[in-house]
Amino acid sequence: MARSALLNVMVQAALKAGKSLSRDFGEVQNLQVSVKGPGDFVSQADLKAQKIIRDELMKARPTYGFLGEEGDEIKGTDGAHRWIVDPLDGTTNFLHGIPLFAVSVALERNGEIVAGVTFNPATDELYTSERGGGAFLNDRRLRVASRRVLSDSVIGCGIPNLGRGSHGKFLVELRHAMGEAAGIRSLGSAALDLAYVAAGRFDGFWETGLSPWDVAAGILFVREAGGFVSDFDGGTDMLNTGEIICGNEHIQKALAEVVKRPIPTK
Ligand code: 2AM
Ligand code: CA
Ligand code: CA
Ligand code: CA
Repeated sequence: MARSALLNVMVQAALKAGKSLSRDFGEVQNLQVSVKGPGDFVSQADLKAQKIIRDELMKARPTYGFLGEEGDEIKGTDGAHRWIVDPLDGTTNFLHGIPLFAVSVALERNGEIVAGVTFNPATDELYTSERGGGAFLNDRRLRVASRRVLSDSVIGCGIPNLGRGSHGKFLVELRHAMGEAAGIRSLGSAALDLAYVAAGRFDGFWETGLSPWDVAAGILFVREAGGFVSDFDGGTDMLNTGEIICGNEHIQKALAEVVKRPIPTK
C-alpha cells in the first residue's frame, strides 16, 4: 500500500495527536473538563490534540483552509483545499475510560472528500483512504460486508446525547430498525462507527445531528470499501445535513427505507 505524501502528512498528524491522547487517557481523572452543553464535554485532551494536528497540517500545507471541532478556523488562501478535523471523536467514552475514541482527519478538495485518516490510539487501529485508492485498516484493504438482508445484519447507530433535541425521532428510527435487523450497536464515536462499516464489522449505520468533522473521513472509507452513503433524502449532502445512512448497496437501501418510516400510530 503506497501512501501519497499528502496522506503521509495526515497520518503523521493523527499519530502524533494519538500519542498525546494516549498519555491523557492514562490519567483521565486529572484532566480539566468543561461543559459545552448538556451531555456535551470538552477536555484539555481534545484541545491539545487539535493544536497538534492543526500545527502539523498547516506546517505541511500553509495555504489550505482548516475546520476543526474545537475552533480556530482558517479560511486558507488556497480556495480549493480544506482540512476537516475531529481531534477526539468519542470524548464521552474517553472521559469514562472506554477505549472507543479516535482522531479523525479529512481533506476536502473543491467540496469533495479526497483523503481521510481515523486513528484509535487505544487499539492502534489506523484507517486510511485516498479517493480511488481503496480504504485500509493498518495494511489490510477493506471491503464492506456482503450480507444482503437486514435480518442477517448488525447495524450501528448514534444514540443522541442529553443535549440533542432528537430523542423522540431517534426512538422511532430505532424501533423500526430493531424490528428488522439482527442486532443494533452503538459505539459512541461516529468516526469509528463509519470505519466499522468500511471494515465489514457493521453491515450498516445511521445517525443524524452530526457535524462535518464526525463523518468526513468515514464517508470516504465506506465508499472506498465499496459501500454506499446517503443523507435522509437519498442525496449525498451528508456534510451539510448531518444525516448519514450507509452500508453495502442492499443494506443501505433497506436501512434507508426502514429508518424513514413514519411514526407508528399504535
Ligand atoms: P464528539 O465526541 O467529538 O463530541 C456519538 O453519537 C457522536 O456524537 C460522536 O461522534 C460525538 O462526537 C458526537 N457528539 C457528542 N456530543 C454531541 C452533541 N452535543 N451534538 C452533536 N454531536 C455530538
Ligand atoms: Ca465534542
Ligand atoms: Ca465528533
Ligand atoms: Ca470531538
